[in-house]
Amino acid sequence: MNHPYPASEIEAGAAKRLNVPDYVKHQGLIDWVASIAALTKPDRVVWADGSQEENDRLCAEMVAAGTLRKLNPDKRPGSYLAWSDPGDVARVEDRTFICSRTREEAGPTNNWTDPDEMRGTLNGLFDGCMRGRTMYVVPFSMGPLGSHIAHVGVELSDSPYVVVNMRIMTRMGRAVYDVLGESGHFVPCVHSVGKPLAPGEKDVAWPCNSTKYIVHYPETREIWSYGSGYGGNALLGKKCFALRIASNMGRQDALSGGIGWLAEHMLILAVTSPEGRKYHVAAAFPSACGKTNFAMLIPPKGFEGWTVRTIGDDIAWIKPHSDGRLYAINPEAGFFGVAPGTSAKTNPNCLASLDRNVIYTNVALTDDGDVWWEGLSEPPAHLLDWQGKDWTPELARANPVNGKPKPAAHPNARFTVAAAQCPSIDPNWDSVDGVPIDAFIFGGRRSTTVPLVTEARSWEEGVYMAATMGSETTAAQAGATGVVRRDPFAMLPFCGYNMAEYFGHWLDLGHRLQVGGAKLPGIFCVNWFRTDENGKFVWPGFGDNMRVLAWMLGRLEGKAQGVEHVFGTSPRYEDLNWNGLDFPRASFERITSIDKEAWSREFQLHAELFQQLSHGLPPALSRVKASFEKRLAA
Ligand code: SAT
Ligand code: MN
Repeated sequence: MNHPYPASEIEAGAAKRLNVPDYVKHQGLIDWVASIAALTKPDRVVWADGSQEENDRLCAEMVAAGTLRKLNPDKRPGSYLAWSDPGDVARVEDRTFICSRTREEAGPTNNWTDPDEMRGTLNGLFDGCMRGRTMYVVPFSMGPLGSHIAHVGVELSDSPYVVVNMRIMTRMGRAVYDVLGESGHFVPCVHSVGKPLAPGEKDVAWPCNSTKYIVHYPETREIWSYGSGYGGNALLGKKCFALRIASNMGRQDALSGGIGWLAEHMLILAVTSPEGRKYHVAAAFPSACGKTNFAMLIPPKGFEGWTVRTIGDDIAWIKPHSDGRLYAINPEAGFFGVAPGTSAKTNPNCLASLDRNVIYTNVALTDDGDVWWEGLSEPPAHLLDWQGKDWTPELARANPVNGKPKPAAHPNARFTVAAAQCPSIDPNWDSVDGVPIDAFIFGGRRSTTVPLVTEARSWEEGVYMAATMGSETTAAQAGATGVVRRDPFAMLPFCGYNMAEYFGHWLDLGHRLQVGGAKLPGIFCVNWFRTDENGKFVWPGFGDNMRVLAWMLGRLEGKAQGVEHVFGTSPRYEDLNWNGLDFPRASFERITSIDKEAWSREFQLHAELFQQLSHGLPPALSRVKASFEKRLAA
């Protein structure tokens, strides 16, 4: 590891004030903590052990500080509500940097700054940034403790909110030091809200800074985050480690002679047919496109005997096993899901997980100390909205936002909850070996053009479809929502290296497995989001997505029929199981039709993407594009 502050330069006495517990035996870790403490100058250092007592103490302190509100224990036992600063409500992609040695290694889709220059900037910002605060040392494992697929990180943070969230989202606490031993590798993660306190200065409820930096150094596998306390900006195990750094690790493994592995923005689910055949599917969608709902799907009426079980809702680490198949683990231990839209109708499993031990962020507060968000139920007569202001349906209508009543919950409001609380959690969800993947699904949010479901004819064509995926933006990222942008593999904001080389990594891995005689997972593309002339979704989605899932499994078994078209095979109306749903043939045509003109425009956009990614773009993708265009013209 590259420590900007070697132990020898640490101010005298600092190490003594570190309070290192006797169970921490890793001198490299201790030196690093000392160096960061010397830089950031917190009032004290606390080593998080992950215990219930510690969690309760931190929550009580945050209640006293106004950061958290304890919810009514009769309604939501063990649960808290946080309201963030209005300027700190989502990931900040324009402030997120991949500081590899060269700009080319980061690629054109990532913000890049020379690592030395960035270290200079950050050393300035972090100098003294924790004054008046506590620096917590938060050890965590992404993946089951000790699993050969798992990796350890240590986050140093001045936010107790981060500590209690990391405890839910990862395997956090003392046991991680047993895995690390005296010299085990860990990913060092440094986080500060960027708001030092002068002596005697009273803290605000949600400290943050308008200057924000979310920085990754792939070569040294380090993460530095400054100025935000929200979600993926601050819970550094999630997008920063489990996607941006881990995608680098998986590819580095291949470059240094291993077979390589994948870190993907994918949910993982298990689906069992009435005959008892169990399949595992990993599915990539951009943030806030229903991944959590799909992962917890309940089969609809007419699908009696089918079961769906949840393994993960956001991230998958996927590695080849000696049997030649790809196995996936969920590196996380909890769900950090979008609250608005979650209801007993859209996601009963999720709602049932949320009845206790939850940290809510930016949802509304009811008069009886419970939470509420848009879509949960009929709006109550009075609430405090996510900014703590009075909210009534009348006030909301009188102050519309984008033509809609002013929301009581922020559109990117979240819940943090342990995966183990989910009623649909799979018994193997934290298996150290992971689960074998039978199919990959890629889906964007597209109101036009892209059909309900398509099976790729080959790995190469599937990689092409995933690479050229487009999606309309959502509230999960700061900036305008509803704009179509290319979001390859739903990884645009999360790929930690050159996206063109990432495509190559997928192609190469498939190739290596095929050469070894393996049967690769099928690749499917879906779009649940096509709209009619009034802008309404045509496809019912949610549980009815089971109909599409069942067709995919039928394809894997060689039983389901379909019709081949330009870029693969899609079901005809009669190829889906419509038991229990009255869905007109005309509506099906609307969401499956392939419009020639729309697709020539679409290929134009693919061309623009390939132009942007031309440096290192695998020639196979241009070949596939040419063959698709030939088919379209025919
Ligand atoms: O804020 S997070 O990055 O953790 C959630 C998301 O955008 O998917
Ligand atoms: Mn996500």
